Amino acid sequence: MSPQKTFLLIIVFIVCLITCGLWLDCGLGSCNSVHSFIQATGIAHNDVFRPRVKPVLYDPSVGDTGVVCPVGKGTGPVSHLTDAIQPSPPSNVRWATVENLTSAKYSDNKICNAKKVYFLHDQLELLIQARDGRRRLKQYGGDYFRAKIFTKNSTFSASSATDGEVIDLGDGTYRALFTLKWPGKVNVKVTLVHPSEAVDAIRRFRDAAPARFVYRGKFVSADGTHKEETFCNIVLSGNPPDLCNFTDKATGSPWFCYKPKSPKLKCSDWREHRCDSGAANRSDASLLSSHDKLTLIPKSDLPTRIQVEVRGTIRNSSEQKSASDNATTEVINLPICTNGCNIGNLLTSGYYFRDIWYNPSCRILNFPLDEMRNCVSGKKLYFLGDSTIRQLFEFYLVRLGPGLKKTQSGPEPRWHVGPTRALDQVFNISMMFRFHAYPIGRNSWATVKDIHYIANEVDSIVGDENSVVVISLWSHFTHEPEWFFVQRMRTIMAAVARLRERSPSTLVVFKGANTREHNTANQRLYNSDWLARRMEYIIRREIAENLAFMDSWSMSSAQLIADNVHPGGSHVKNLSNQLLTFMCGRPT
Ligand SMILES: *[C@@H]1O[C@H](CO)[C@@H](O)[C@H](O)[C@H]1NC(C)=O
Ligand SMILES: *[C@@H]1O[C@H](CO)[C@@H](O)[C@H](O)[C@H]1NC(C)=O
Ligand SMILES: *[C@@H]1O[C@H](CO)[C@@H](O)[C@H](O)[C@H]1NC(C)=O
Ligand SMILES: *[C@@H]1O[C@H](CO)[C@@H](O)[C@H](O)[C@H]1NC(C)=O
Ligand SMILES: *[C@@H]1O[C@H](CO)[C@@H](O)[C@H](O)[C@H]1NC(C)=O
Ligand SMILES: *[C@@H]1O[C@H](CO)[C@@H](O)[C@H](O)[C@H]1NC(C)=O
Ligand SMILES: *[C@@H]1O[C@H](CO)[C@@H](O)[C@H](O)[C@H]1NC(C)=O
Ligand SMILES: CC(=O)N[C@H]1CO[C@H](CO)[C@@H](O)[C@@H]1O
Repeated sequence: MSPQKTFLLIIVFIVCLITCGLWLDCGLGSCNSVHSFIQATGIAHNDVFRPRVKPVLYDPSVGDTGVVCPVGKGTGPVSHLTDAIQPSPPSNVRWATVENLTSAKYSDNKICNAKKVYFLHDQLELLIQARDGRRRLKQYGGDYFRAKIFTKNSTFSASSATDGEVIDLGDGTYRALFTLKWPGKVNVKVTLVHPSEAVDAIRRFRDAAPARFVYRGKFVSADGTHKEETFCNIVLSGNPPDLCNFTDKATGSPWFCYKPKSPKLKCSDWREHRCDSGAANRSDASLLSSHDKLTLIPKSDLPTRIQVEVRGTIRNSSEQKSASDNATTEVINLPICTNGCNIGNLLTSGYYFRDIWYNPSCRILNFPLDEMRNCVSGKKLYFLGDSTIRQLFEFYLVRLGPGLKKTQSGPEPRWHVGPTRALDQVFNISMMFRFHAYPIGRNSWATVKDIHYIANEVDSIVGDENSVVVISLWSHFTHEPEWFFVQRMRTIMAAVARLRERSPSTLVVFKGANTREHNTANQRLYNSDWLARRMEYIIRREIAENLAFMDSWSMSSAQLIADNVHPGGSHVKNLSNQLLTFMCGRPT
């Protein structure tokens, strides 16, 4: 292992220690309603439950926090799809001071269907009341809340996000639904990702100009004596003679650069691409008022701590159910995840249980190293997209190394744009990673001839039962107009349809977006989870029904470690198990 890698590992370890420590502190402090705890025994987690689709009724009740639960408001759980098209927040919300912003500190939450004891597979209904910095009730919706349930102590952890998204009731109240999936003391955590005023600012900012980020193109004459940099983007002001039109012939994906001023340089001398986030910052400053900037506050958790007791035994479905076991409902064996049965738009969220991710609609198998190697042996894997899918590619390089070697084709690709290939001659494994083409939002130069659109790359794959194409793209599109991402997704889906027509046995797997850190105001503005969730919505809407899908969004939302654009912990390992289950879906 290189010194850099060792150093990185140590950093990751320290960050993990810090975040795990924080969680123990924040998660298991004093609680509002701790019922006596009944030890659940005999957990044999071979099975997962079936997703519930029935609508939920409200119990009318008023709790100690003063949150009033609505009666009969809303219907069943809302999936990512329907939630994402809700109209809130109201446009041009008028507010005066920071005290008008929704405050995590003063917002309340309470359980609406309060019971002494819950049983496995019961639904927990949470009501969130948004309040501002002076404890006043918010009168309008649009806040972006996320919520999860979890159990964590020194020997055990489990966690799950809401079933669907937190539902905006439009009047400053929000509803979150959870299916209880494991017995024990279950805690609730609600996070204010953005106050509605920030969502409004982010949305206006996104729509203010179609090309808000700054990209640069480098032109170099054939003999290397002339060089010039110009600006590039999906649209540029100016007329064709002043522009180089690099719109992709095959996909129609727009891309333009200003023509170099030097008469010695032609459009065809375009050699390198990079983004210039510093310049983007300066040019964008004018689009966002200092008033708007006040909204870009960090994600923060509501202080209210809720804990419920859940009874039941997670049983192996093959065991006989005893009469006293009514608490355990519908524990069934799910079919193994195959191409098509793991589509993301489910009403019940998956969950982590002892670090293993369970999908609610199908069974994911575990692949120890030998099984992993057997599974990918003889296969050709194409990882296409952004760094969140490169994470999986790199996971295999480490896990299957040193037999699986990176092969150098030409100069070392800059900062992992690819194409990066890896080959294992003994086990006959071939893998490659390639970035998704423009926009590429990194500040280092990348070689233009190495940058291929995913649709074109997919069109170049012959395909057979040994070919696997894994695609994920979203994070470099959050600061672009939505039409641009929709168009990109459609060109990819069309290429995937052509591939599956010429080779029905080729496996194509999509991975969705994931939550990320919001460390800086820039990240909140350009790469916010609210924007990423819009990308997720488009992905789920555009991918064909019968494609395999890996639900990174629910996985990262459920995780008990800090949000990260490259999720830590067991995220990637469990993605790998999903991919390998699609590839080699037989019990091990
Ligand atoms: C669950 O049932 C299956 C099939 O009968 C059996 O192979 C497995 O060992 C059982 N698992 C546990 C933990 O009891
Ligand atoms: C904003 O706060 C000010 C001062 O506290 C208050 O007068 C005003 O009504 C608030 N506006 C809204 C929309 O809540
Ligand atoms: C941790 O939680 C699990 C599940 O709720 C429980 O079985 C176990 O006894 C707990 N351990 C400790 C040390 O509290
Ligand atoms: C750029 O080229 C594409 C096709 O290559 C064409 O459809 C489009 O109209 C051109 N745009 C401009 C502004 O010249
Ligand atoms: C963007 O601008 C802010 C201040 O407006 C500054 O703090 C930040 O460092 C800038 N970021 C970049 C990448 O230049
Ligand atoms: C189990 O459920 C059945 C039918 O729902 C009910 O008749 C029976 O009383 C329940 N048994 C226990 C022990 O709760
Ligand atoms: C390697 O795997 C490919 C399928 O991906 C197969 O066509 C080829 O024959 C295999 N080569 C060897 C040496 O087994
Ligand atoms: C299903 C499965 O194998 N999940 C894996 C998730 O990641 C953890 C490691 O953190 C593994 O232990 C699990 O096996």
